Amino acid sequence: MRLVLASTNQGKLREVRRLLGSLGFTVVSLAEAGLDPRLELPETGDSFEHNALEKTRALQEMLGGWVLGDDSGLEVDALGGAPGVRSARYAGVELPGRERDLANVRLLLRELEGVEPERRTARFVCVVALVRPDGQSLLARGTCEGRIIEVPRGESGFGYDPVFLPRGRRRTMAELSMDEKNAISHRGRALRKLARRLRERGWVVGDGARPD
Ligand code: ITT
Repeated sequence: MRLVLASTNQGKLREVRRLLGSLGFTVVSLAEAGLDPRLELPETGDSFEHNALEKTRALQEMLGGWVLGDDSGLEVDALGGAPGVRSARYAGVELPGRERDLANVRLLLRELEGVEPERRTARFVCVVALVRPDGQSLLARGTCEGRIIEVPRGESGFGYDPVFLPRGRRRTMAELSMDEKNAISHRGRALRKLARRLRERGWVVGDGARPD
């Protein structure tokens, strides 16, 4: 089944491709679908569910077919759940990419200065939305618990991965391989849940799909 991914984030694209590739889906980027890879999709809500569905539906209405989107972020307990749905634009840098990620991590570490290790608990949250050709949709949420360390470590992944230590692990999310990250991450969990729901509802038969 061919799915267009409603995302401008190359890190997400790589992970979703690997995760869904092994489940029999072909994931197509915005550029491969003939669109500007920096296309601004609407995200106006204050919940991951609202935003995931909003951006995915907006693209599906433009393109038709099957579209998948992901709204995700980091909730830090000592900051009352911030940056939350504002994780991408936390430091105010507009364009996606490494510069934005570095600015966000810098601001997060500044906000947590002086907060002792046991109070630096946090979780990644991911809500994936799937909209099919007739407009029906499915959502699934995944989370990954951990804490924020003081000095970034690791080069893989994206976003806040270098400062996120998953619970019970010694390596940060950015020190894990993509497969190791996908096995425990919020995005991996959400996508595996979505795939289960798809099969339960009979939206996917074998490696193909039927619309009802
Ligand atoms: P799209 O909306 O185009 O998909 P985006 O990066 O703006 O791209 P979001 O609005 O969902 O996506 O914001 C997610 C942000 O949360 C992302 O930019 C990271 O800062 C952070 N984040 C989400 N998942 C993450 C992960 O697996 N590792 C590290 N940081 C993550």
